[in-house]
Amino acid sequence: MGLFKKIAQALAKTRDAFRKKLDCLFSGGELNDEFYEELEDILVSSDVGVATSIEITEELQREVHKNKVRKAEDAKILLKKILVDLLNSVQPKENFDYPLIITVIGVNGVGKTTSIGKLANYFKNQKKEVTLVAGDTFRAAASDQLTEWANRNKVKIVKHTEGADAGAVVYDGICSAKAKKTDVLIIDTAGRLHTKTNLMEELAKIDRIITREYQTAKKLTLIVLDATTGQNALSQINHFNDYMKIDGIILTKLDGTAKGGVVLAIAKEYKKPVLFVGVGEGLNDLEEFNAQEFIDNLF
Ligand SMILES: Nc1nc2c(ncn2[C@@H]2O[C@H](COP(=O)(O)OP(=O)(O)OP(=O)(O)O)[C@@H](O)[C@H]2O)c(=O)[nH]1
Ligand SMILES: [Mg+2]
Repeated sequence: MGLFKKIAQALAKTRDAFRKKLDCLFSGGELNDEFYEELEDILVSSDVGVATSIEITEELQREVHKNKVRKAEDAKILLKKILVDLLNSVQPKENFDYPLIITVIGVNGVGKTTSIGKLANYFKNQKKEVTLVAGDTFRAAASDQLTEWANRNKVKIVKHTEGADAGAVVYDGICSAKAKKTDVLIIDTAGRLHTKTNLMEELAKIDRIITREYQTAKKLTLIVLDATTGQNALSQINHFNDYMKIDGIILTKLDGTAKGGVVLAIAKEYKKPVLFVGVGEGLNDLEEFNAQEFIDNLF
C-alpha cells in the first residue's frame, strides 16, 4: 500500500478519539493538576484502562518534573516516549526461530482463522515453508474455511474429518512438519469460552503434544483478541494463559474501532507483546506491530 501504511488507515478511528482531545490539551497552558486529571480522563476514555491511565499520568508528572518542562507542548514529546517505552518493554528482542509451531487460540469469532490465512502469507513472503493444521474440528465447515486460506496461499494443510480429536490432527501436523522440514506450522483451534473447561483442557493437551513430539521446534502461542471489544477482551488473556502459556497477541479488527488504546493496557497490566495487528479482512491485512509507528499514528 504505497506510502500510506495500512496501520495509519486502520488507526483512523482510534486517532480521531485520541488526537482531537490530546491536541486540545497539549495546546493549552499550564501543567497543573487540571491538566493531569484531563489527561487521565482522555486515556481512560480511549480504552487504555483506569490503572494504566493513572500510572502513565503519574509517570508523565515525574518526567515533567525531572526534565523541568514548563510548556504543555513539550510534555507531549515526553508522553510519546513514555508510551513507546511502555510498549517496547514487553516486545521480544529476537526475531522468530525456526522450525516454528504457532498455535492460535481465542474465543469465538475474534478472527483466528482469518489471521492464520494472513500469517501464512506473511511467512511465505519471507520465503518460509508453511503448513496449516485444521485443529478446529468442532465447528462445522471450520476446516473448509482454513482450506480456502491454504489454497489462496498455496500452502499445505493437514486436516481430519469434523468431530475428530483435535490432538490427533495436531499430532499428524507435527509428523508432517518434521518429515517435510516445514519452517512454520500454524495450528487453528476452535473458538471457546474459558468457562467450557473440557474445551480449555483440550488446549492444554495440544500444548503437551507439541512439547512432547517436537522438542527442537520453537513453540509460539498467540491469542487473538478482537480490538472492537476493547477492555472487555483483556480478561481472556489470563483465562487462556492458565491452560496454555501465551507468548503474544494478535489484535484484530483494529480497522473498525476507536479502542486501539487497549494495547497500552495489554503491555502494562498483562506484560504481553502485541505481535501482529489485523487491519482488514484481506490476505495482506496483517501488520507486524511496531510501537513507535503505532504511537506516531495516534497523536
Ligand atoms: N475488519 C476486519 N475483520 C476481520 C479481521 N480479522 C477477522 N475479521 C473478520 O472477522 C470474522 C470472523 O473471522 P474468523 O477468522 O472466522 O474468526 P475465528 O476466530 O476463526 O472464528 P471461530 O472459528 O468461529 O471461533 C470474519 O468475517 C473475518 O473476515 C480484521 O482484522 N479486520
Ligand atoms: Mg475459526
